Amino acid sequence: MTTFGFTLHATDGAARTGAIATPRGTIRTPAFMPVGTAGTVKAMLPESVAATGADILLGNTYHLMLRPGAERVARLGGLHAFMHWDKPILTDSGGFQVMSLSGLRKMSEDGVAFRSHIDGSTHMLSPERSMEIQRLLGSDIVMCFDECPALPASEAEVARAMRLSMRWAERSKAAFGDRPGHALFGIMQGGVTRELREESARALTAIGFDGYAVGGLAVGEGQEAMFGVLDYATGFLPEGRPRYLMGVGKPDDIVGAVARGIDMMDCVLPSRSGRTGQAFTRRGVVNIKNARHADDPRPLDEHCSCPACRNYSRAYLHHVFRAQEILSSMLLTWHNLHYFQELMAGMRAAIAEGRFAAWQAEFHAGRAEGDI
Ligand code: PRF
Ligand code: ZN
Repeated sequence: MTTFGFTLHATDGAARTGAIATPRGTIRTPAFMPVGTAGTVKAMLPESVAATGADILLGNTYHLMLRPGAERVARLGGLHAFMHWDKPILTDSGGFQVMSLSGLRKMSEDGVAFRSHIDGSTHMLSPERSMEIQRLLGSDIVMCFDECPALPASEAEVARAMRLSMRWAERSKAAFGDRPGHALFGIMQGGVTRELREESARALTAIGFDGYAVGGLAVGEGQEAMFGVLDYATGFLPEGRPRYLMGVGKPDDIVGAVARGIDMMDCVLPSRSGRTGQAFTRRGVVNIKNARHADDPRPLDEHCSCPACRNYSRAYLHHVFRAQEILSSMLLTWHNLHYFQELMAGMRAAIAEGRFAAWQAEFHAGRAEGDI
């Protein structure tokens, strides 16, 4: 059986390209992971998600434990069989979603008790329960249970949450155990404070993980501050393990993160924006609901080979959006996921050929601010 492993193929400045081998297939890096929160990437068949070029999906402990329940998914053969996706799945550990979605939370050293945002029922998550749920789901890449404070927060608060997350990382590792072919990633916290980021990285590398996530960013600090942290934070992590920036981001966030040594990312942006009528293109964002598209016979992006661009005009996409047809979400989500995967493929090729700086300059030169 293939065990989990990361191979770096090339570097260009701080940017890297490589591959993560798993028993369920190879993940080409830098990788973008579409978000399939509740066991579906909304508005997409799994085979369509694969057709956009995705090698891996993200699923959520929080949502799946509440509905349909981790034990039920396990009885039904695990998340891959349940949702008909046979490539790798990474699952987030739940704490971050508890903080953003659930009601009435109670944090302690042991974990967090909370009320479901669906029906108000009470639940708890701890490092041990999160590892159990992610095992029941059959996740290929399991995330440590952590606490991510919203920024701005006081440095004392950020330090407290980081140190608790490091104790939870140790408990996560012990509870995960030895599972060949499955990986456990640690999550760095520490806000925008260099010393705290360094302390967190030291704690995680002392425990030892298959990969390392940079958590606690894209939580309100702004792009400049986020890049400022990434400028040093990736350097605190081992060269030979994948680095995952959680919950990022817009195309220019992704490009900037890759330029600073990030290998993996996930974000709801391409799928969520698809459902609200926003399309990402090489030239910027197209708001398809805008009246000026009503008579436009051109495709969304003449250089895009996705089904929305090959077969439909802006006028048609505008019409189905205005008419609130389900096809609108399907086509725009497909286009956006295709665009994000093309972006990653472009960066992988440029890094491999040592022309990433030129690629980046071209990426920025081709883009307009605001609506196009
Ligand atoms: N921790 C976890 N999941 C996350 C984050 C985090 O810090 C973030 C922060 N951007 C997104 N998702 N476990
Ligand atoms: Zn397209």
